[in-house]
Amino acid sequence: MRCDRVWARARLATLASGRPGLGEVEDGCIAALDGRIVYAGPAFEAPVFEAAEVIDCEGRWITPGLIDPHTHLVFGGDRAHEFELRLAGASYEEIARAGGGIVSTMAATRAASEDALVETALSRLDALIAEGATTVEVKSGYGLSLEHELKSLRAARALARRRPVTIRTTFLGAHTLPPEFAGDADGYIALVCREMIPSLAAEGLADAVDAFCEGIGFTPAQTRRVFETAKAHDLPVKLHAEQLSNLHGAALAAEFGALSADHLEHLDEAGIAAMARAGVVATLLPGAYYFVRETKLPPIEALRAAGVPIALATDCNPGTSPLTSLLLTMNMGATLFRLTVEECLAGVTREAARALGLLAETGTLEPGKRCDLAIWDIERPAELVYRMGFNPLHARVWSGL
Ligand code: DI6
Ligand code: FE
Repeated sequence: MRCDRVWARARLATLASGRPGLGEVEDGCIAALDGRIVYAGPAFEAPVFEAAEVIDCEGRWITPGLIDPHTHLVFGGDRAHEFELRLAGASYEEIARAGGGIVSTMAATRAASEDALVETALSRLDALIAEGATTVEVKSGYGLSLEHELKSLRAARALARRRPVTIRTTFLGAHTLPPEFAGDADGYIALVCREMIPSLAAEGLADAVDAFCEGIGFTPAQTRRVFETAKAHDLPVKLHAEQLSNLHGAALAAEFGALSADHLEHLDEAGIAAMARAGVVATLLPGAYYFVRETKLPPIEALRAAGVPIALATDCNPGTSPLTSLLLTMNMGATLFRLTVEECLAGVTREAARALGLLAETGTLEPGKRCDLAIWDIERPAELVYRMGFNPLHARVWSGL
């Protein structure tokens, strides 16, 4: 078999669907041609390779490249001072009233040039890449005007030209109400639907559309308008749902065939059933749960029982999850949410790919997929979930290189 590169003498966690556990292969190898996997499996079953390069992995573990399916990586400024105020006892509302909170990030994002947004996002992206990430979703949502939402999405697209990584962009214009629309959320949603979505769709700037359906965000009726407009432009949808209260956003997302519903601490049985029927992925965000010191757990056992696929993401954002580590996200998924090692690893690979509509492209080690690999200096896969603040990445491969 002709190929460009072979990774030999490796232990594989293929995560292939339909295989038990992690799809482990003790003595395995992977071959790539033109950036695609052409073989991944046991060495003894492998064809004879005619390879330009053979890499001896010396028994290291290879997993699919990690995938972060929910981030707000592009934003201006930071909120470290607000964190200090909160430590000193100030509430989120007090900080917001004093001009802080999400609106302060909006102001800093509007003030930043596209280049400046790219540079600050790159520092966060590099942290994810350093731990083996090969695909990262990036949302807008801190511009909150036509000009600044388009600028944020262009900055997100630019990241893929600056680093060897796949970037999926999501338009989150319906994140929060900008001050100029105070008291007129319907007016702002009309702007989102009549101007923002058509403009970004025309420029091909977004791969999906998201909204924050919440008491402090937008109502289900407003979210529905955003989803209808997205559908009219052939854009898949996803939703920040049931984070702080239960507005039945997950069921609404399911009605629109959403890729995922995210957060879900307050999700109920009807929402779970709707997600299961529609094949909506539950993207859980343990970093946000941890950082805001939430105590209500997402209904993990019921999600499992219903067969809803579970993905994990950093939710990297300056307000509620300043987290740029998928390894720590997995550890939090296990310690805080009681997910198994297998669920955590699947959550940042196969199920994360599913949550982005990319399962045919990446997320498992299977022939035909893009050759996105993370090669680890570990003795067993559980180490990736178990250790904290430790990065055993040996090498990362994106698109075969
Ligand atoms: N959910 C959240 O918790 C954040 N956004 C969202 O959709 C808050 C983001 C921020 O405070 O900057
Ligand atoms: Fe989020």
